[in-house]
Amino acid sequence: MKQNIKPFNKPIYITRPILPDIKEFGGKLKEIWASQWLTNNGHQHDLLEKELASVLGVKNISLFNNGTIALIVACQSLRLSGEVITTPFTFPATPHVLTWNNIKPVFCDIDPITMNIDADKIESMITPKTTAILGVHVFGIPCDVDKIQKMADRHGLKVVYDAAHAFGTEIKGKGIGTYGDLTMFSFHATKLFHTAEGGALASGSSERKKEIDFLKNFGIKNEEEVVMPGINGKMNELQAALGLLNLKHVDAERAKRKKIFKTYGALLKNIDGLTLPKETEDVTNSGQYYVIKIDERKFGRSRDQAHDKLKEYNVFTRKYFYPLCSDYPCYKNLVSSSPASLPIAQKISKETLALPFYGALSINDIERICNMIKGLKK
Ligand code: T4K
Repeated sequence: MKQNIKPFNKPIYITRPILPDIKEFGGKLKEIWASQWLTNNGHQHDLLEKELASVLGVKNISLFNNGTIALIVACQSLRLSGEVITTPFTFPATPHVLTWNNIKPVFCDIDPITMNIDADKIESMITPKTTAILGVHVFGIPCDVDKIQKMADRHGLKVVYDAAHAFGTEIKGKGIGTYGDLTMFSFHATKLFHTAEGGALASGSSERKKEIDFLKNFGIKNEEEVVMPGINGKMNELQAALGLLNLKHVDAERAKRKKIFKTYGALLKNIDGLTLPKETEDVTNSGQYYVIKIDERKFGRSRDQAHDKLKEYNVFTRKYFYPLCSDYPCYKNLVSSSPASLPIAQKISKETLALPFYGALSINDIERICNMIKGLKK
């Protein structure tokens, strides 16, 4: 089989953005040009904010220019300080927003199945300096939200979620943005729903939203009052217009990804050494990533070898999330970064591989990718 594998003649990436018809976008641009209103709570922004609150099933949402600034503002709004317990198995933005707020990230090991912060290991890491838990719904899989909330309540801690991968994730039909004190979404171009760059904060309280809206606009309340030290986190009208049009395509894109998910599952099942993502009854999948785990001892090739080999076939998989954040030079000297205290995260970060996963891939493309993977097995 190995000899017959032909590389793709164009690069296959892990994702490609959905895009509206360019003429439709042109129509939106004409509206924006006519209004001469380009940012600062424009019409498109307000429309998108309303639509997203309903799509995500959250009470309040504030739009941002990207998810990272949204998370920085979340920390400001909740007055987080001291130490915040988080996961090392995430994108750099998660611990960096803590550092940008002068907060020490405390890395907690992860659950081997969900790959999210292990709720059973958080409590022993709480110190008098701890002010919050920052969970990440990695690859759109929910953290153990109930356990985390109970523990936070017991210790008087805030709970913030990074739901960058979890647009549309629901637990028993309840939007993921309804858990914790604040939830951040990313609308970066690599996300299923995107505004090129963009993000949001969801909150349960309208008072909190009011403050967040000040914080993302320099703290300006009106022409003569600046009520807090804010930042510029505003989403502009072009981003919002793109978002409004993209929203119409989200369901169709998710349906295509569901089919791809099933095809990968059928073609890669029962291969010794591969662990595939599973869907559970209670959780609606965000459709953001398709991440497999490769056990080198059983598969005969390491994750890194698979990644490099697939590149030769023009398939550009990603090692999300390697290296662990706790191994970055800026964090590796923290006590909580010691590899010995993060055994599961250390192991998993060397095993995960994000495969191409977007609606424009044909079933034939997926079959070819699966044959390439099967051909790697020793
Ligand atoms: N928290 C978590 C857990 C996150 O994953 C992220 C972002 C954040 C926070 C921060 O949210 P934002 O501030 O970004 O809103 C990408 C994204 O840039 C990043 O947003 C995302 N997570 C992360 C998981 O993925 P890279 O460095 O892997 O992206 P890049 O440029 O290599 O893109 C991946 C593939 O996507 C490319 O090989 C091709 C395709 N692509 C990419 C872009 C930008 C396109 O087809 N078109 C495009 O425009 O970080």
